[in-house]
Amino acid sequence: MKIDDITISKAITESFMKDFVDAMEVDVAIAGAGPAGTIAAYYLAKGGVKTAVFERNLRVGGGMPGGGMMFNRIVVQEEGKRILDEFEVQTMEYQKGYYIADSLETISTICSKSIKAGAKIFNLISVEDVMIREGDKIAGLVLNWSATSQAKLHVDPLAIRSKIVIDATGHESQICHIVVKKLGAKLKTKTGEVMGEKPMWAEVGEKEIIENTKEVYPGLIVAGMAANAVFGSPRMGAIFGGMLLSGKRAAEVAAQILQKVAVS
Ligand code: 48H
Repeated sequence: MKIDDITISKAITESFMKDFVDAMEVDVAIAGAGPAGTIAAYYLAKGGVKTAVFERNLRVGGGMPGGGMMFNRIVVQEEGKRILDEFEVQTMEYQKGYYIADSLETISTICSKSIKAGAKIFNLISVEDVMIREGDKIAGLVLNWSATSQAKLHVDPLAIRSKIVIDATGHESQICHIVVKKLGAKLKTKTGEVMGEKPMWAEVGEKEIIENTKEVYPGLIVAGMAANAVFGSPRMGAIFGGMLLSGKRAAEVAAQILQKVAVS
């Protein structure tokens, strides 16, 4: 068979554009493809929810590939291990209740299974704003190629519509910051603002991340490290069970909201 360069180019462009145009109307749009965002995408897609994830970096995984201080291992506790078992990621018991996994195997498996479940993950695209309707209702995300801001090019963005947005942008909790700054809106936190994460305390951070994973503004759910940053809870270092459980919880919260919207 002769190989035609232009057929290759057309195949890539047409296939990408088809998916990108399709992602312009989704049920759930997720900002950030770290462990929390990709796990949330997996459970949503598995449940038949139309889901797209936008990741500003070339690679997915956020802080997971770096493990602890560049040692590419993660620790999970019992509940986190159960999720890794579901994903068929190998774990090794280090001590009772502490399980070790390879961070690259973990994130590549989660990412692969999310896509196979039907989630669309777009890398190299940054969320730079939210779209609003009827005053201050979040109605989607405003996107741009990450390369444009890196090159400081003045290029206007494109928008996608979604019923729910999940802020899974990690420590930066970027979408919540946008909502506070640009809408002048109050989040459902004690101060109404992003409270900022507290110093490391793994036990408390891992416990509170589950309670913190919720709708923080109508139509906006926080997940993963962003949830602890928004609600002023501690960081937890390289124990990742909380990120997995938070991603799963975010998917459950989103599904509940979608159900309510469908009924009303
Ligand atoms: C598109 C964006 C944007 C944007 C950021 O940092 P992450 O890995 O976040 P989580 O919450 O899934 O996991 C947190 C974990 O990795 C971690 O940092 C831990 C456990 N820290 C503990 C400690 O003590 O430090 O992933 C967030 C992703 C990244 O890939 C970013 O590139 C991406 O979001 N992102 N994507 N548009 N505006 N901002």
